[in-house]
Amino acid sequence: MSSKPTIVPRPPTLDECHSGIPDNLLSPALQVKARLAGNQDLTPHERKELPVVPLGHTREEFMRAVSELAHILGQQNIEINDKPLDDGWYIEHPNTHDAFNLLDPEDTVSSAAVYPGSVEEVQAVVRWANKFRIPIFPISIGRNLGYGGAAPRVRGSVIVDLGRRMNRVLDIDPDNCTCLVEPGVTFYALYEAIQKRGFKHLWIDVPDLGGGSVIGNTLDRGVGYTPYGDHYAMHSGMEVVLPQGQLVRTGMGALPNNNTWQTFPYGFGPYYDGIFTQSNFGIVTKMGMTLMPNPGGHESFMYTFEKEEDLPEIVEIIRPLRIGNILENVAQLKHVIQEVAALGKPRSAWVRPGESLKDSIKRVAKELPCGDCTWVYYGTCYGPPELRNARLKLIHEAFTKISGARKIDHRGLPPDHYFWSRDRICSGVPDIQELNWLNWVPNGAHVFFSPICPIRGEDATRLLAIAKKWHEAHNLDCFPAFCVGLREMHLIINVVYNRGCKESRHSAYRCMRGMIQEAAGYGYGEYRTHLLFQDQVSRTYSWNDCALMGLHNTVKDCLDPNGILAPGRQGIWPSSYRDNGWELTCDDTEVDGEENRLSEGDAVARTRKTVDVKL
Ligand code: EUG
Repeated sequence: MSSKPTIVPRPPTLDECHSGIPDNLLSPALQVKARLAGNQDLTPHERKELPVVPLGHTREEFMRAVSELAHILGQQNIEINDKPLDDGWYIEHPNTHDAFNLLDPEDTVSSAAVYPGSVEEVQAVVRWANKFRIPIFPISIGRNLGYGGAAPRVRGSVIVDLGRRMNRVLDIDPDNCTCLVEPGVTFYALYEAIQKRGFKHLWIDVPDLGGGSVIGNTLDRGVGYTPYGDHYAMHSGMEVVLPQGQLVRTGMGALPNNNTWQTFPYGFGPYYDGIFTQSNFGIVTKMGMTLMPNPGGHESFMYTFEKEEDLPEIVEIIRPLRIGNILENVAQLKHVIQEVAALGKPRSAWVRPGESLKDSIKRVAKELPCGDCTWVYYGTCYGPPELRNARLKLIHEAFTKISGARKIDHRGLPPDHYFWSRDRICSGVPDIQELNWLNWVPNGAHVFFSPICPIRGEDATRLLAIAKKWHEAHNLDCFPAFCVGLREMHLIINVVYNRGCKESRHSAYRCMRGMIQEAAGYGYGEYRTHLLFQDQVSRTYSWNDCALMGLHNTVKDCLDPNGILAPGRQGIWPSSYRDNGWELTCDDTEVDGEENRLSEGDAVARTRKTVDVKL
């Protein structure tokens, strides 16, 4: 792999492409792209027998069905997936497969992508899928890398890429602080639209990276870092195409001539919005989102804590402060290894021969602004100085009770320090810097382990111990960050692996299986997971003889009797696939030292499923 700086073509900007990078982030994006390219030696994957068609169809039948759809949408709005699979990178990401594949990229590969340009065309695609019994897999942007990206769960599904032609910001209401968006609106794009219209008093809430779809992230129940960080909680109103083609609006949207769709989320009668999140029950084509008024100032802060064993004490101090809203945002408590990884250089640049990772991190951190420590807390206070100073004082008193705790004076931090990236994100300004730590390994890819945990010292310690144990067993470095919600924490562990190396991919895969299963035994469940672990995670939510899964199945069969919409997504299978060998569960894997029973061959057999299925 070259150590020279790599020259890379510039990615598209937002003016050129709905999923492009905003102008002001072009320069950092180019740096990130060049760094990733310099740390990569993969070539596009060779392929044969294309396109891969969904099970139960011949290639001829499939192509006939596709030409019928081309008639409706226009030939230019259908793309057959018959070229080499190119993983691209964050901004120029594929809509053909999982760019961060854990198995073989051909396992969760599409047959084609279609680009509807209107709600009517989405309805037409759904009716077409029902007519031919072809599985479709809708994406908004498909940039939830680490959770499966744009990949369909069933091989040969047709990707319905909503973002390419349905990407308008339909409304921004500066008085009520709300907006209405289509699936292709990214956090980058929404931020730019608000700036362009001069609404300086409106903030949006952004995740760590801003390239995702506002709708897509909210439907996956993603999290951001201002006080409006719970995206689902902050949305108001959806428009949904159901699996048989009917069009509904939820909440006040059902009332013709209403003027409160984005200000009162519930409307009248049963409240359905939740069933269109993390599901395969409908295609959301519009969504309302509330926006935060600029609080009149903000100040981010950074505390460090010396010892790994400080964790329970830190967490016990955080709980009342967070519930009492003294800590106002979803802050992150990160392990110091991330201060080093955030510098964007590979592990090999830091770890000396014969030195343990722990010692290397200690040596490197000593020279960084954080100093020799184990935990770093990044938070933000909001409001004009007289409001936020009162909170900052209470926080300081509480954190410095821990021996060895230090507040880092951010005024002295260089402009490229990670602190300023967090400061932007925590004040609603989207960024791209978080991608840097993909370079920890060559051909860096990542998958998230994302369990929910009480804000309690004992639980934090136990859950972290489980994660560390599985990382050690599979020879992976552990990157933990606790994202503290109001009454729980999302422990987010970024499992970074070399996607060009089969052993590395399998280590990450088995580590995930093990963590999910062991954590579930102690009552910790994931809030979200990668496509390949959705069967396993959904089965850990098994109370009362899997009653919840039973309800999902009932709803699925009722709304989607032909089983065309994203089969298998979130562990929910249509009746024609259910218990028919498609599920990828923990039975396939090693748990607690048991023989590992998942060979690559087995996993491939399940995702590629060659036995006949009646559809
Ligand atoms: C992160 C946070 C998440 C998630 C994936 C990644 C970022 C960590 C809070 O949820 O699901 C740095």
